[in-house]
Parts: sequence; C-alpha cells; structure tokens
Amino acid sequence: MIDARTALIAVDVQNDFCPGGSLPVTGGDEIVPLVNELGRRFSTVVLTQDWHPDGHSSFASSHPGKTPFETVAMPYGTQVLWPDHCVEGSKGAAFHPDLDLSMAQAIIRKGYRREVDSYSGFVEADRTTPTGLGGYLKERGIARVVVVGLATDFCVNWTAQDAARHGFEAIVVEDACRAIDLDGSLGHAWAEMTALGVRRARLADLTG
Ligand code: VGL
Ligand code: ZN
Repeated sequence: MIDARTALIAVDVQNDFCPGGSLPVTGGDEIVPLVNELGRRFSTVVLTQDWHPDGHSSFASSHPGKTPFETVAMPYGTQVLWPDHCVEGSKGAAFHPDLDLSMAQAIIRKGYRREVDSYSGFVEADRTTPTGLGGYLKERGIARVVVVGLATDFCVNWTAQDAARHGFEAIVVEDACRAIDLDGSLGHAWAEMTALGVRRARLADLTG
C-alpha cells in the first residue's frame, strides 16, 4: 500500500494546535509519535504549516466586536474566526518539538495572505489560488496521498478533499488526526470526504 507513488502529508502539526497553544486541539500532541512512525515508511513526506501574518483576516481580533468561533462573511464565503494562531515566525507556528522533520522533503506554508485563509494544503479559501502542492506531487509521480495531522475537521478535511479533486487517491488515517469539532464539524467533514471518495483508515491498516 505504501509504495513509491504514495506520499504522506502531515498537516499542521504545530505548537498552537497542541495543548498549551492558542488554538489547542484536544490530544493534538498525541499524534506526534504516530506521524513520526508513519513518516519513516514513506519515500515522499510533505508537511503543511499554517502561517499567518499578524492581523490575519481569520483572526477574531481583526474584526471589532467579534469573538473566536463566530463567523463572518468574506468575499470567498463564510469564514470561522479563530483566536490568533500560527503567526509567522512565532513559537506557536513552529512544528511540535517532537515531530521528526528529518524525513520531510517539502514544507508547504499556507494562509500567508492577510485577506485569504487556507485550510487546504492545495488551494486557498478563494478556491482558485494554488499553493503548488498538486504540481509538486504530480511532478514526482505521486498517485496516492495519506493525510494525517490537525485538525481532522478543518485542515485535514480540506487537504484530503482537495487531494481527491486533484485526482489523487486520498486516505485519512483517523487515529493520526485530532479534531476541533465545532457544531458538528467533524461529522460534516467525514460526510464531505466520503462523498469525494476519500478513504478512512487506521494506522494499523497501513502498518500491519
Ligand atoms: C486550522 C483553524 C485555523 C487547522 C488552521 O490546521 O485545522 N484550523 N487554522
Ligand atoms: Zn489558521
């Protein structure tokens, strides 16, 4: 299953999404050893890194009168507002200290334009601006991607969906992910992914 045409995409395994961070995902740090274990088995490993400028439009603090987890209408659609997180160059934006970065060949940063968010590692929230990840993987002969990381219902979800839209076979390893689960977002995420043909697996399915 894990062959030379299969890539691992580890999504946003960053301090701010782990306990102690500004947008902590429950148990976010628990996936780190699993991601490391998986990473050793792949010949192509890509990391995504949420990377926002100060005052990013996805921050509630950029919208007077708004608080985190409310929504706002953006030109590209409804945007959930978050606590300030993953500010470029900050400790919160750094990868979890125990994440083994040695096997990663590429790091795709996303969300670095002030006016546009990007949950997906492939295409920004305007749904038109590519990050380049699709081309990178295709040029390297990748046909299948295994997606893990944080958070299942946001960046993992959008990245896996866009992988499928780009024509990659996509598999999400659910026990190597953790979710935010805002108002049923986790259930919706699985329904959307499943509808696009994204497969749901567990670590043991891949590692035997
Ligand atoms: C994420 C909310 C805001 C994620 C990133 O990595 O899932 N969630 N920015
Ligand atoms: Zn973000």
